[in-house]
Amino acid sequence: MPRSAYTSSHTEEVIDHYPSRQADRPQLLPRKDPVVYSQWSSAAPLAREQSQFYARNGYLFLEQFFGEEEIAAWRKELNRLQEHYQHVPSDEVIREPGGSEVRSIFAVHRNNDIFAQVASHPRLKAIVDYVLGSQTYVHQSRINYKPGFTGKEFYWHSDFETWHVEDGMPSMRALSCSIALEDNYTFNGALMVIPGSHQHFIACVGQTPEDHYKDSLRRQEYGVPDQDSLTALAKEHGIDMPVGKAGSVLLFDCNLMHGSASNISPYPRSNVFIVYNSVDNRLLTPYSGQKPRPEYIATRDQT
Ligand code: 6CS
Ligand code: FE
Repeated sequence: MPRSAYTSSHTEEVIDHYPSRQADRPQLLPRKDPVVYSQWSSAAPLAREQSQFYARNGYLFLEQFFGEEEIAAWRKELNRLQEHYQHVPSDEVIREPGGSEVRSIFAVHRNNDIFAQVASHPRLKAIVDYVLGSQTYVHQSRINYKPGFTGKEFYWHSDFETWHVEDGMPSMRALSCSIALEDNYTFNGALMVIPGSHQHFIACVGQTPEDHYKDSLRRQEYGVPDQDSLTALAKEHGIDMPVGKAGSVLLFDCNLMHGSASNISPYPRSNVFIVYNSVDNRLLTPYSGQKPRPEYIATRDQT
């Protein structure tokens, strides 16, 4: 019997297709949802090969998607925000584990005019809406900083695992866009992905602690996959590291296994990260049964 969650407004039963943090052993479950939700046609905003690459690998790297001028303006804003929040406390600002340097700033699509425009960029939105096959909205946005020498890692995870358990996202119908605002190299802590891993859901072990996000956004410890499952995925699919110049965009499926190492190079790395969800995949009550995370981490407001 699948465990069930209940919506907050009524007692209708909701089947949990991706139970996680419930059993005491990890499990590899097959994906039950499509990856590209639209039928490809010549009118699509992606070439047929790009669409097929995304469906097969769970990601797509778009080199030089944005021009140098716009990237320079966004980088300036990103640096301004980093300096501003260095000494100004804010709920939306996550600091490095064991330090006070700014690691992430959340909800920039709501709180910042420049990044609001980035999030609704027509060329980007057209691709997102095509992949998800519907209208979409921003589920989460953040700036991630990884300064030279001191920028810390993000351990392997599937975003969907967290969004499902902690935010109540029912299905795999969301994707992330990581827009590089600095050049990405193999040696400055760029993102690693396991291509094809989006077809497997790793059910993780461990109960979600109360207010987990207060720690997990600095260093995630629950909802992280076990080493045997990761080894099996990497053996089957390998590991890719898409890198390129500032202005490139990495699109990736919500269930793609990914992570990044710390940055001990002198070259900073920073990116704007925008997550879009289908309007047909709105958040329900978290499957953990716990209270939802704050609006600035997971949008519930439908406006
Ligand atoms: O909590 C989130 O929404 C995102 N952050 C982390 C560190 N892991 C899961 C997800 O990507
Ligand atoms: Fe992630």
